[in-house]
Formats: sequence, C-alpha cells, structure tokens
Amino acid sequence: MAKKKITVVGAGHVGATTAQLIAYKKLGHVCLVDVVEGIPQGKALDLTESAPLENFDSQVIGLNSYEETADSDIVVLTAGLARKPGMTREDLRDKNASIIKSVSQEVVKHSPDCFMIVVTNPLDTMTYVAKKYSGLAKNRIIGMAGVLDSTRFRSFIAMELGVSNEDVHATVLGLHGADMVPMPRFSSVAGIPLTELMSKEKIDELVERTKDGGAEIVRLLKTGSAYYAPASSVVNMVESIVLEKNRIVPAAAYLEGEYGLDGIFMGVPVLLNWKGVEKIIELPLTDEENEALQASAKAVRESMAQLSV
Ligand code: TXD
Repeated sequence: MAKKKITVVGAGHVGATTAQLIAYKKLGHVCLVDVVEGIPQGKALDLTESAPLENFDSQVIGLNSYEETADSDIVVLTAGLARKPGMTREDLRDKNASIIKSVSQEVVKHSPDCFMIVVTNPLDTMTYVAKKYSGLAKNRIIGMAGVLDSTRFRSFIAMELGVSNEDVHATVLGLHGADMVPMPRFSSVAGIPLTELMSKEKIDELVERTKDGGAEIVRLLKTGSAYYAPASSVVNMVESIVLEKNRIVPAAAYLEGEYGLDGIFMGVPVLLNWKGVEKIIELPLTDEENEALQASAKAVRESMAQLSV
C-alpha cells in the first residue's frame, strides 16, 4: 500500500511533536510547514536523522509554502498562537482566526480532497473558520479536542484508582474550554461504570481537574501550552483514519440537527475511518447532561458571533 502523505501546518510544539509521532508510528510521509524560515526545515532534518535509529523510511520535509504539500491525504492545522498564563483560549480568537483563514485556503488549493484536522484554539470556532474558508465537506473536516480532554480524564481516573490506563474509558463532549462536558455516566473501568467505582465527590473533583487540564499545564510551563498529550491525541485520530480502524472518538464535528444543534462545530462522539467522519453518534442524555451540552453550544455560538473573519 502506498504511504499516505500527511501535512502538519505549524512547526511549533504541537506540530513538531505530531510530526515526530507520525514518523515513529510509520503512518506516512510528513510535510511540516511553518511561516518561520528554517524552523520546519531544521526540525524535519533533525527528525530524518533519527530515522536509522527509530527504523522508519518515510520522508519528513520542512517547508515555508504549500506547493510540495500537494495531494496530501491528511492535513493537521496547528498554526497560530498558544496560551500564556492568565489567558483563556478565547483570547487567541482574532489572531488565530486570520491565520486559520489563510492557511486553510492555501491548503485546499493544493490538496482539495484532504481530510483536515484542526488543532488551533479556540478549537471549535477555528474548525468552523477552517471549514468556511477551505470549503471542505463536513465529513472531511474535524477539530481535535475531545480525545485530549478524554485522555486527561482517563489519566486522572487511572491515577486515582491505581489501575492501568488501558482499562479506562472516558468521554468528554462539548466545546474545548471551561464549558466542556465530561460524562461520568459514559466513562468506565474494565466495563464497570465509573459511577460504581467512585463517590460523586471524587468524580466531581476529577471532572473539575479535567476542565482545568489545559490551564494546569499552562500555569506550570508559563511560556506556552501542553503538547505531548495534544500531539498524541491528534496522532490517535490520524491512526484511526490511516489504518481504517472505525474508532469512535469524541471530536468537534459539524452538526446539522444532531443533539438539536445546527451549523456549529462541537465535541460529540464520531465514527472515524478512511472516509472521514462516517457518522455522528447521538448518546441518550439525561436532562442535566443535555443542559450542560446546550450551555457548551451557547458558548461556541457566542465565540462565533465575535469572529472578525
Ligand atoms: O486540544 C487542542 N485542540 C489543543 C490546541 C491542544 C494544545 C494546543 N492547542 C493550540 O494549538 C494552541 O492553543 C495553539 O493555538 C495551537 C498551537 O500550539 P503550539 O503549542 O504548537 O504553539 P507554538 O509552539 O507557538 O507553535 C505554533 C506555530 C509556530 O511555529 C508559528 O510560527 C506557526 O505556528 N505559525 C504559522 N505556521 C504556518 N502559517 C502561519 N500563518 C502561521 N502563523 C504561525
């Protein structure tokens, strides 16, 4: 089978780590693009020089323009500013919207049939901007956040119970921000509902830590935001597409009626495979869960209403 071509736009923390994982997991050739001259070329060469040790044969090239990204199968957008302590994801909206607008237009000029994964924050709003300016069909574009928020929740559950991460499943829906909606009722350990294993108080504590997960890292790093778990989350989705795994993951999908929502991107469970977003799964929610999801959607709409692009 011919190797897939995967472009990663933005050669910063998340972009470069994503490129590294794609190469190490042998998922395809990688084009790493950035506006800063030398950075993508330097990181691509550095990664290439690790190939004999890491045993991969795909090409990793660094670029400052899009011609050589032509006919990419998957394009990951990580270009833009990241948070510093005290900033919310919304504070990045205006600057990142104009970056995502121009980048998504450039990408589809050369890869009109790509599958696009948006990472830049504020995530749900930026995925909307990328769809608007790329013109991609709704099954060809998605935002990565739910996998990250869920892996954070999973890791906190595993740490608390002293069990393997492998046995923990967790679901976090809604927007990627303070109004995200961790779903304890759809989280389990080795098939046992989380609600049977922990007190409500403990679950609430882990839910709050999950919501604050990104900010907790920003406060520690002081100079930027998380990138190991975000890059792993992106690559988990890339893997699902490239290997046609038919995985069900939470991700920001374009909603047209599902969950009573229309015309916005927001985190919901999706079935992901080589066709892209094959299906959106509608979970049977309680009134309380649905209210939380609708509040999340309201916050996404408020962000979209303030877009300047
Ligand atoms: O869950 C999620 N979706 C997220 C999102 C998890 C982690 C990080 N999240 C967001 O991703 C974060 O808030 C930022 O908006 C992006 C990228 O985060 P990263 O930590 O990688 O930021 P860096 O290290 O500052 O890298 C950004 C790179 C940097 O090299 C810039 O030169 C480049 O983006 N950049 C561009 N590249 C190409 N084209 C344009 N126009 C451009 N502008 C900046």
